[in-house]
Amino acid sequence: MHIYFCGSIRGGRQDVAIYRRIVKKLQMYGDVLTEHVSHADLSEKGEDAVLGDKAIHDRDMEWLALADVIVAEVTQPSLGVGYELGRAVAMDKRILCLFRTSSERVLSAMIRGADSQPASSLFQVHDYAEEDVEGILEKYFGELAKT
Ligand code: 6K6
Repeated sequence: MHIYFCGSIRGGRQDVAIYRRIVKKLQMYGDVLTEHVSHADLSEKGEDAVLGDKAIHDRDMEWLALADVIVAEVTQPSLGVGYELGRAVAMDKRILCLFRTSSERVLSAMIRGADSQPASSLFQVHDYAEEDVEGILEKYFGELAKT
């Protein structure tokens, strides 16, 4: 299974430790195409970025098209993550968004409102506490294996 993980880069790297934790767990279920999003040495400014913006965009869109599942950590707002989610919806992809309730933020209505409720729907938003993140992924991928 190909998994595309989305997390903020230029939107701010405050949550990189939780991205790392999510990616480690996702690697139990498949190939995480965007593992670099969880690397602590990938900075907001990207002095270390080897590709230009167009190459990054085009490569990421190819990976998105290839992905079976998209998992996005959406607590730290990011234009890039919002864009990836919109493009993934247009491709009819299966999407799980994770939002940390301990943050003082309110999730965008365009993300929360895209969840059409039935637990089996393609677009799901789950609120979570950091300590429960592995359990939420186990449940999600367990259900997916039954479909
Ligand atoms: C590092 C720092 C600045 O630029 C870089 C290298 N950039 C990227 N490399 C790979 N994927 C990227 C890069 N910039 C954005 N993305 C994609 O958009 C990732 O898949 C993330 O999920 C999302 C983050 O978007 P922003 O708007 O927070 O950067």
